[in-house]
Amino acid sequence: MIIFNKKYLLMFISILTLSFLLVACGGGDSEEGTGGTEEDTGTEDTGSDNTEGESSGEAASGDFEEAEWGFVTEELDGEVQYEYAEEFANRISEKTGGAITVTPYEYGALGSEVDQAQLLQQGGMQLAIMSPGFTGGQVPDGQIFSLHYFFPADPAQTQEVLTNSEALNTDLRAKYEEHSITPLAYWTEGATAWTSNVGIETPSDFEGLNVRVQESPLMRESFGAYGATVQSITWGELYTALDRETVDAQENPIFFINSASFHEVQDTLTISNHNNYVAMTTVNTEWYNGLPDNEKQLIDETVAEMQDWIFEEQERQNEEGLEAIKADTENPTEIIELTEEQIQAFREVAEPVHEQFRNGELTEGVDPAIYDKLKEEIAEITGAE
Ligand code: 6CS
Repeated sequence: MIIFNKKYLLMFISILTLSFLLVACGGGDSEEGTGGTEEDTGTEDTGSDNTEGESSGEAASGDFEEAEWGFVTEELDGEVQYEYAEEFANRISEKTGGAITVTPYEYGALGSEVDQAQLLQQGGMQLAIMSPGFTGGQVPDGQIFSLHYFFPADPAQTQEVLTNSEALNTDLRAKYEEHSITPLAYWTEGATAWTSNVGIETPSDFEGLNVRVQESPLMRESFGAYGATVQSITWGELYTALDRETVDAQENPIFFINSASFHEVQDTLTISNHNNYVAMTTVNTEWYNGLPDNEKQLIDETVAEMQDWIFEEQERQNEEGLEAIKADTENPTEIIELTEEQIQAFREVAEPVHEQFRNGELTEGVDPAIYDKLKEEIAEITGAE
């Protein structure tokens, strides 16, 4: 059972009741999903091979059949993922003259992040924002986002890689599609920071700490390299786990540390620049492939337009989140910003993990070609050797 802090408990109960009603009406049938007319639930394959976003930038055209699409997120109303789903819903409604309604769902309404991923995979939900960490066991290559000091430290450069990378948008996408997940876009929710009670400044500060991670087996190795142990739990249990000290540390973008109040139960926050949190805009593959061309085009162009919008949204929320944490004098949090020298010490421990991951030494089924191509694409953007 998911345990929330008091702030979320009432909201959770009401959402839970509502969502079980909705899922009972629309979910559970892998062909039909939560909504949509017969015409747009995958019965009509137009033969269009529109899987690589060729349509972005062009206006969607044609009349739209009435339909309702469900869009589940891993966050609450007001947080970055939910704001994305709401903005996407507004744009779809506007472009289709109200014919297509997109219904966003908050985290918790439909279970844990892992449950939500399964719901999308089974066709019980048409769209989902997914953090790759929760399907790390199924799609080993998707764990690449958990490597420390692999992507550029600068969120803007990371967003550029995420938006334009062929390794991600073609090759990794194909790996997810084997599991009925089509990532239409990857984007960042901002730089990931560490929180703890010890004040993490050197790799050895992690020794003996139990760090909360998502389901990605690689996260064990990334933190294990510093001497930490890890525990996978859903974020809804994390506040209590930190408070009770069954978990000692965690990582998240700053806006989320603030909105989930993790700083209330942690003494320090380390700005480590070890990676940027990545989220994926995903659709159920069979549902998407069965859509008429104009609906696919509508989705593709809207997702493409959203890349800049969501970058600015996360930037605003992360800046405000940091200010809110600093201003929370009832729950003082020491902010530690690592120096270049301190970051170098972490890099020296983290970088050998990159090649071990690439060579399949840490987790089976990794395609080294994706790693190699992505590494080259990153170097082109950062100008590194
Ligand atoms: O830590 C987590 O698991 C959650 N963090 C964010 C920023 N979004 C959703 C995710 O489940």
